[in-house]
Amino acid sequence: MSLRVKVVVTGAAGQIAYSLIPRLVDGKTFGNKIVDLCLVEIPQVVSKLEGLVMELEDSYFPHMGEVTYTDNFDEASQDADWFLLVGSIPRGIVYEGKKIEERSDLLKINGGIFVNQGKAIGENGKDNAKILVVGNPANTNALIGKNAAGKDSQLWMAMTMLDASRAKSVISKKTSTNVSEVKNMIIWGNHSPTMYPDFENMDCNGQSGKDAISDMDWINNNFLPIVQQRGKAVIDSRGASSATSAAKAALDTVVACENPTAPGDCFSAAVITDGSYDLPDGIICGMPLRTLEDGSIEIVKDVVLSEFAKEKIQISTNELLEERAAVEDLLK
Ligand code: NAX
Repeated sequence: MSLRVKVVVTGAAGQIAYSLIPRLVDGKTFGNKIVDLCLVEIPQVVSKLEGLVMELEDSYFPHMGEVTYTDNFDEASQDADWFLLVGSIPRGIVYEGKKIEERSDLLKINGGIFVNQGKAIGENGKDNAKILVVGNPANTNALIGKNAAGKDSQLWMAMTMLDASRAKSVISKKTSTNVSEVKNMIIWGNHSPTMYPDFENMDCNGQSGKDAISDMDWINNNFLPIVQQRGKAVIDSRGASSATSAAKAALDTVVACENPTAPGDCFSAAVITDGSYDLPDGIICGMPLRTLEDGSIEIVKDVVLSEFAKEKIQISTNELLEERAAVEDLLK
């Protein structure tokens, strides 16, 4: 196994990245490996990364290798093992003279970014590179990137780990259980308010979700809306979107991919559909994943879905199909 790992992070001057980047080199996320970092920003902001690099150097990280920064993604992508694609254009900003308010505009602008980044990753990234898309709309951005990369040996994921962690937290409070006792939390569908956190298939302190929680009123009127709207609740309170929790979720996803999954557990990320669970083909959809001893990552195939779950998942996959239709020209 390689003792070095090269990690590319986009959006490196943003708020998620500020929490994320130091923890990539703290010796926990990648264990004993030396981590080479390549930080990427847009040209208007890239000079700010000099300060971040100074801080990293001043922080005493024995596992930190070479640290570089650039606004040239092609250059950054050379031989990289991991890509954490955090950078994207947020809703509400003025982009090329136009205020971006419509989701369809956001899809197209960010989609364009992911065509170029996807091509570069396909051409220059390692054949077994892993790509985690955090920048929203994460699932559709990942679809565009994967399509442009055109290399099936690379694993493209959109982040749903934050949604899973939020769901675990709500369940742990409800059941007065430590959060570590809530396992196998699957997020189905899109990283958006339509996502479905699968309480029925979770494991809560050794009990199945159905046994641990039978109060469907609470599920419908508390659990689902709290988890689905948590991002908005954080923005309403903080005046900025989730950052430290998003960074932790990205790190948790990396750790979940780099280490075998415990028996009976799974982790959540959105990957390309493969016909499992009758999900539509050709979308990046939240599903249960597991990492095997040999390091390969597979979709867990034996989850039983109730009619309630299937209905909820369909709402979210329909949304993903609509998003895909809106960026059809970027998928050619
Ligand atoms: P910030 O606006 O603080 O940072 C984003 C950074 O990306 C900016 O510095 C910007 O210059 C940079 N950027 C834009 N286009 C780029 C490009 N082409 N190449 C490199 N860098 C580029 O946002 P932050 O709070 O860090 O959030 C980043 C993204 O994560 C947003 O799209 C946000 O919506 C998304 N989120 C996704 C979550 C998830 O669970 N999947 C949860 C948290 C967060 O909402």
